[in-house]
Amino acid sequence: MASSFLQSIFHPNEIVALIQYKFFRPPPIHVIPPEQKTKIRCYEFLNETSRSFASVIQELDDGIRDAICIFYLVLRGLDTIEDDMSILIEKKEPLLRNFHKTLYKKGWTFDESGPNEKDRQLLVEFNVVIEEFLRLERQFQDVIVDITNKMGNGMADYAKDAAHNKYGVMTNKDFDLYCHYVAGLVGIGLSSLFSISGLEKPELANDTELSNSMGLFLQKTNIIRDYLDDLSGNRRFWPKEIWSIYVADLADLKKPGYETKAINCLSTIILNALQHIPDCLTYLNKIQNRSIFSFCAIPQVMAIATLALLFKNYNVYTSVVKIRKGETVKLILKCTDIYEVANIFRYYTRVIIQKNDSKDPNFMKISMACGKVEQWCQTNLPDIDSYSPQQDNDIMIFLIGFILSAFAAYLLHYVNQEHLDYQGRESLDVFD
Ligand code: D61
Ligand code: MG
Repeated sequence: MASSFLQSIFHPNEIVALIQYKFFRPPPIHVIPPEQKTKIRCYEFLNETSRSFASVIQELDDGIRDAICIFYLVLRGLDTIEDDMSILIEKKEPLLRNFHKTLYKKGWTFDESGPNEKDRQLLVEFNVVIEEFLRLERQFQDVIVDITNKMGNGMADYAKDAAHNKYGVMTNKDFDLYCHYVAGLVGIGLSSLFSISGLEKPELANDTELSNSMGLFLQKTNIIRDYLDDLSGNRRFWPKEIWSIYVADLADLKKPGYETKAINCLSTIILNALQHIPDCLTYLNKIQNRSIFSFCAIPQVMAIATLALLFKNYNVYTSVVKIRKGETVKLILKCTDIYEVANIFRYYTRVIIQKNDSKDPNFMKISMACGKVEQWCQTNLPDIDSYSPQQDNDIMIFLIGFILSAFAAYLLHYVNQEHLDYQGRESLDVFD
């Protein structure tokens, strides 16, 4: 905790946000009656398996929260099988292809995940997820089964593809298809669930292209950020069509002597992800329900903030690059409506424009992709510049002196206590 404050020491407005988030946020959490043991266990699993989505899912309205929690756990279970390199393909392929059928098998569990699989316990107790799945309304069940079926088959196609296993993702089209299976389909399923719940218009379910883009933008951002981690586990998701412009092997990008190529390659793949932004904004602009809006918008603004941080940042090739917790919290608190969110996107695309440099082979294309965000705002929210978001205003700045001294006192207190803290994750861990 104290370390989040320290990270933000030169960003006083983030200190304000951290304090506001920690002390003045209305307590969320809907109490589950103690007799509903399997539901309680499902929410425990949600908190154990998701850093990025647990809190936004738990803040959803009553009519949709459980369905989305179960949707998440089912797909996390499927993904745990996909990611597990200790399961032979002969076994893995049918498991992935038939996973949707196991949702109707009361009592089904799976204890053959490798010992290092981080979410293996979810599959060990998967009967609990199945039980809660079977309690959902029939229409919710049908969407979850349909998406699980499509995702499982897509994952299986890639898992058994020899070229994919050797070289990773090949073309840009391939990149979009893989991301469609693992994340675009989540977006498509979510839109159906929102519509069925009645909290969003029925038409949202038909906006499959926009829903797909929501997932692609998140998944591509993860793939870009996780270059080093994935490569060390021999996973290759950056498309060959992009890296082969610069190097003969994806792993060369991190080698000494390739720094300029590495930075230019990073620009190329970030440009690829930036193309999805107008669709994401158009999607968010259609959302009516407040809780669904935050649920959808928070991961998106984390993604654009991450891309802005990764752009021209050589650390992508040497370590894990993450946005500060203070910045995360500031973004979460701001994600209240489309004007705020569009402003955040504009802010970060302007950060990218400032880092852009005319020697970059993608200089023009990057400035055009960022220009499209400005254009989107002018076309769809023509009053955006007269609309004044809650600013980091003078009073705030004035308060900062006071807060910083409170902070100093807080630090003195906590630095001494930190070693006593529970060893687990902090409650907030968005997009870690
Ligand atoms: C609105 C709000 C949330 C959205 C959305 C629209 C559209 C798409 C998504 C969330 C999905 C974004 C996925 C991005 C993170 N990528 C992963 O977790 C990778 O696994 C993909 C397959 C499993 C997807 C599980 C999932 C994720 C988020 C959900 C959800 C299901 C259901 C409801 C709400 C959010 C990645 O995982 C790495 C890991 O194991 O941690 C991988 O294996 O590539
Ligand atoms: Mg996976």
